[in-house]
Amino acid sequence: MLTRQDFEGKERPTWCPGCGNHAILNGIKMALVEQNIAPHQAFIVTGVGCGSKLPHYMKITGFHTLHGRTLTVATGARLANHGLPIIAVHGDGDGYGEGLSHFLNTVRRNLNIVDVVQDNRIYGLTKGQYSPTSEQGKRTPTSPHGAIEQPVQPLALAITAGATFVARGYSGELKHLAWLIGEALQHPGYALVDVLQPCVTFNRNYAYDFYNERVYKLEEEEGYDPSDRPAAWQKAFEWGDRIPIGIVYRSEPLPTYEEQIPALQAGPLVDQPLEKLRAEQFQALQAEMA
Ligand SMILES: Cc1ncc(C[n+]2csc(CCOP(=O)(O)OP(=O)(O)O)c2C)c(N)n1
Ligand code: SF4
Repeated sequence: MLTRQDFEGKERPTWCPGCGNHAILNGIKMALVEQNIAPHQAFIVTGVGCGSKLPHYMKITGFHTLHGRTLTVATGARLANHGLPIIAVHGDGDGYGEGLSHFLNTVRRNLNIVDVVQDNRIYGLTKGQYSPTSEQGKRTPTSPHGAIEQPVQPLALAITAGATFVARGYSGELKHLAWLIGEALQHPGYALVDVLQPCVTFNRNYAYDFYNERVYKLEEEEGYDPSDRPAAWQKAFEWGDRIPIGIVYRSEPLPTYEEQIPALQAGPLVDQPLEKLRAEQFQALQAEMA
């Protein structure tokens, strides 16, 4: 039987004490244990940001790619081996800023990817500039007079683009977060888990005090039906005295992108024979990658 120890990495996290990323790391490990997925049976792709260092801090096969390109590499990984659970992990800057078009297109394609977004509403790694989810008026070194843009609404965007699983977790609710990641892993198709992740160093207005007073669990709200798309879309905008966490939207799964590609019908590409590739083509490819 797997335990969290099986995912213990050699490096200790360098995140600030109290950073919400510690809980996300534990939540991912707990979900993998719960789903009985061993370290060699999953693949984590991250971008660039504080939270994107995550695969260095656990035992897992991981790929740390460029800022904003997390979902493109996750897409490639999924198409190369659709037998492998793929978890993308990246910040709100990576996912909803530089990677925004990739976010929308990955949702539309419905690749079977779990997308965990460490949403601290700030650029942490580069020391506190405003991010796509920062509120209007936010004062930072890059917005001394206050951010002018309206914030991105990730949950509503995902629902609008056709996602069939949209959830929000919170670093201060570890078991709940692990449960959400587990449900996302089980869901066939793209699954968003946007995580309220306090950055205790550069976004102190949105630390644990702020969220502890406001978050509530949707599954405890009487009458909330996560399969009701218009209601979910409306819920996605709720932000103020009350902030919902939980599964905001979940519908019957739709066919995934990979299920509809004829070349993948015979099984994962990595398991298919290379005989269709001429020897010189193969050698040229090898030389290019060397
Ligand atoms: C292509 C590219 N653009 C910009 C940067 C600079 N950069 C590095 S991390 C980052 C933002 C980090 O914020 P976020 O993705 O929210 O992650 P966090 O550090 O908050 O976890 C930026 C803009 C970069 N490294 N590469
Ligand atoms: S700067 Fe913020 S996001 Fe980065 S490690 Fe510290 S608390 Fe976490």
